[in-house]
Amino acid sequence: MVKVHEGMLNAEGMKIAIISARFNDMITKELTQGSIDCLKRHGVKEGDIHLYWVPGAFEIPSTARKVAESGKFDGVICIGAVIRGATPHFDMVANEATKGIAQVGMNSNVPVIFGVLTTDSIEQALERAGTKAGNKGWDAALNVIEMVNLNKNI
Ligand code: INI
Repeated sequence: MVKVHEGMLNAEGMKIAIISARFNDMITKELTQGSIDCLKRHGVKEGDIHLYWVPGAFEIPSTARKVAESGKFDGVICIGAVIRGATPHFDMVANEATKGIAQVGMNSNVPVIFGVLTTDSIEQALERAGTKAGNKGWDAALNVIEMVNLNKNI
Protein backbone atom coordinates (compact mmCIF):
# COMPACT_ATOMS: atom_id res chain seq x y z
CA MET A 1 0.00 0.00 0.00
CA VAL A 2 1.26 3.47 -0.87
CA LYS A 3 2.03 5.59 2.18
CA VAL A 4 1.00 9.09 1.24
CA HIS A 5 2.30 12.07 3.19
CA GLU A 6 0.78 15.50 2.96
CA GLY A 7 0.53 18.51 5.23
CA MET A 8 -2.82 19.41 6.70
CA LEU A 9 -3.96 22.98 7.20
CA ASN A 10 -4.33 23.17 10.96
CA ALA A 11 -1.97 25.91 12.15
CA GLU A 12 -2.70 25.97 15.90
CA GLY A 13 0.45 26.58 17.91
CA MET A 14 2.59 27.61 14.92
CA LYS A 15 4.97 30.54 15.12
CA ILE A 16 5.39 32.19 11.73
CA ALA A 17 7.63 35.00 10.48
CA ILE A 18 6.73 37.19 7.54
CA ILE A 19 9.44 39.16 5.73
CA SER A 20 7.81 41.89 3.67
CA ALA A 21 9.41 44.33 1.25
CA ARG A 22 8.26 47.95 1.52
CA PHE A 23 8.97 48.69 -2.18
CA ASN A 24 5.61 48.84 -4.03
CA ASP A 25 3.90 48.80 -0.65
CA MET A 26 0.52 49.53 -2.18
CA ILE A 27 0.78 45.87 -3.25
CA THR A 28 2.89 44.33 -0.49
CA LYS A 29 0.69 45.73 2.32
CA GLU A 30 -2.26 43.87 0.79
CA LEU A 31 -0.25 40.66 0.38
CA THR A 32 0.96 40.93 3.97
CA GLN A 33 -2.56 41.49 5.26
CA GLY A 34 -3.71 38.49 3.24
CA SER A 35 -1.04 36.32 4.85
CA ILE A 36 -1.85 37.49 8.37
CA ASP A 37 -5.58 36.97 7.83
CA CYS A 38 -5.01 33.43 6.51
CA LEU A 39 -2.68 32.48 9.38
CA LYS A 40 -5.13 33.76 12.01
CA ARG A 41 -8.09 32.01 10.41
CA HIS A 42 -6.18 28.74 10.44
CA GLY A 43 -5.43 29.01 14.14
CA VAL A 44 -2.18 30.97 14.50
CA LYS A 45 -2.30 33.38 17.47
CA GLU A 46 -1.74 37.01 16.48
CA GLY A 47 1.17 37.26 18.93
CA ASP A 48 2.87 34.30 17.23
CA ILE A 49 3.08 36.16 13.91
CA HIS A 50 6.20 38.32 13.59
CA LEU A 51 6.42 40.78 10.70
CA TYR A 52 9.80 42.06 9.48
CA TRP A 53 9.78 44.94 6.96
CA VAL A 54 12.77 45.28 4.63
CA PRO A 55 13.34 48.04 2.04
CA GLY A 56 12.97 45.95 -1.13
CA ALA A 57 12.81 42.41 -2.47
CA PHE A 58 16.59 42.40 -2.84
CA GLU A 59 16.92 42.57 0.97
CA ILE A 60 14.53 39.69 1.65
CA PRO A 61 17.01 36.76 1.46
CA SER A 62 19.53 38.06 4.02
CA THR A 63 16.80 38.82 6.55
CA ALA A 64 15.00 35.54 5.79
CA ARG A 65 18.22 33.65 6.52
CA LYS A 66 18.68 35.32 9.92
CA VAL A 67 15.04 34.77 10.81
CA ALA A 68 15.05 31.12 9.66
CA GLU A 69 18.26 30.43 11.58
CA SER A 70 16.99 32.12 14.76
CA GLY A 71 15.15 28.92 15.72
CA LYS A 72 12.17 31.00 16.86
CA PHE A 73 9.83 30.13 14.00
CA ASP A 74 8.19 27.09 12.42
CA GLY A 75 8.09 28.72 9.00
CA VAL A 76 8.94 31.88 7.06
CA ILE A 77 6.91 33.70 4.41
CA CYS A 78 8.69 36.09 2.04
CA ILE A 79 6.58 38.82 0.46
CA GLY A 80 7.50 41.31 -2.22
CA ALA A 81 6.38 42.85 -5.49
CA VAL A 82 8.86 43.27 -8.30
CA ILE A 83 7.20 45.12 -11.16
CA ARG A 84 8.85 45.55 -14.55
CA GLY A 85 9.51 49.18 -15.36
CA ALA A 86 11.64 50.99 -17.86
CA THR A 87 14.74 49.84 -16.00
CA PRO A 88 16.95 46.73 -16.07
CA HIS A 89 16.60 46.75 -12.28
CA PHE A 90 13.58 44.45 -12.61
CA ASP A 91 15.55 41.45 -13.82
CA MET A 92 18.35 41.95 -11.33
CA VAL A 93 16.06 42.37 -8.34
CA ALA A 94 13.70 39.56 -9.42
CA ASN A 95 16.57 37.14 -10.06
CA GLU A 96 18.43 37.89 -6.85
CA ALA A 97 15.29 37.68 -4.73
CA THR A 98 14.25 34.40 -6.35
CA LYS A 99 17.68 32.76 -6.14
CA GLY A 100 18.32 34.09 -2.65
CA ILE A 101 15.01 32.92 -1.19
CA ALA A 102 15.42 29.48 -2.81
CA GLN A 103 18.91 29.20 -1.32
CA VAL A 104 17.69 30.15 2.15
CA GLY A 105 14.97 27.52 1.87
CA MET A 106 17.43 24.84 0.77
CA ASN A 107 19.71 25.55 3.73
CA SER A 108 16.99 25.91 6.33
CA ASN A 109 15.29 23.42 8.61
CA VAL A 110 12.03 25.34 8.34
CA PRO A 111 9.99 26.02 5.20
CA VAL A 112 10.69 29.32 3.48
CA ILE A 113 7.86 30.31 1.15
CA PHE A 114 8.19 32.43 -1.98
CA GLY A 115 5.43 35.03 -1.94
CA VAL A 116 7.13 37.51 -4.25
CA LEU A 117 5.13 38.73 -7.23
CA THR A 118 7.09 39.31 -10.42
CA THR A 119 4.82 41.02 -12.92
CA ASP A 120 5.00 43.07 -16.08
CA SER A 121 2.61 45.73 -14.82
CA ILE A 122 1.04 47.26 -11.73
CA GLU A 123 -2.33 45.98 -12.99
CA GLN A 124 -1.08 42.38 -12.94
CA ALA A 125 0.27 42.89 -9.42
CA LEU A 126 -3.03 44.41 -8.24
CA GLU A 127 -4.93 41.45 -9.67
CA ARG A 128 -2.87 39.17 -7.42
CA ALA A 129 -3.11 41.36 -4.32
CA GLY A 130 -6.72 40.84 -3.35
CA THR A 131 -8.64 41.48 -6.56
CA LYS A 132 -9.57 39.20 -9.45
CA ALA A 133 -6.71 36.69 -9.19
CA GLY A 134 -7.04 36.31 -5.40
CA ASN A 135 -4.40 37.25 -2.87
CA LYS A 136 -1.00 35.61 -3.29
CA GLY A 137 -0.13 36.54 0.30
CA TRP A 138 -3.02 34.39 1.48
CA ASP A 139 -1.79 31.56 -0.78
CA ALA A 140 1.76 31.88 0.61
CA ALA A 141 0.40 31.53 4.16
CA LEU A 142 -1.54 28.38 3.21
CA ASN A 143 1.64 26.99 1.68
CA VAL A 144 3.69 27.61 4.80
CA ILE A 145 1.06 25.88 6.98
CA GLU A 146 0.99 22.87 4.65
CA MET A 147 4.79 22.64 4.53
CA VAL A 148 5.24 22.96 8.32
CA ASN A 149 2.78 20.07 8.79
CA LEU A 150 4.36 18.03 5.98
CA ASN A 151 7.82 18.42 7.54
CA LYS A 152 6.50 17.01 10.82
CA ASN A 153 5.72 13.77 8.91
CA ILE A 154 9.18 13.22 7.43
N1 INI B 1 12.46 46.33 -5.09
C1 INI B 1 11.26 45.69 -5.11
O1 INI B 1 10.88 45.07 -4.09
N2 INI B 1 10.49 45.72 -6.22
C2 INI B 1 10.89 46.37 -7.37
O2 INI B 1 10.11 46.38 -8.36
C3 INI B 1 12.14 47.03 -7.37
N3 INI B 1 12.60 47.72 -8.57
O3 INI B 1 12.02 47.51 -9.65
O4 INI B 1 13.54 48.47 -8.52
C4 INI B 1 12.92 47.01 -6.18
N4 INI B 1 14.12 47.64 -6.11
C5 INI B 1 14.78 47.92 -4.85
C6 INI B 1 15.66 46.78 -4.39
O5 INI B 1 14.87 45.68 -3.95
C7 INI B 1 16.54 47.19 -3.20
O6 INI B 1 15.73 47.54 -2.12
C8 INI B 1 17.46 48.38 -3.53
O7 INI B 1 18.19 48.16 -4.72
C9 INI B 1 18.49 48.60 -2.37
O8 INI B 1 19.32 47.45 -2.22
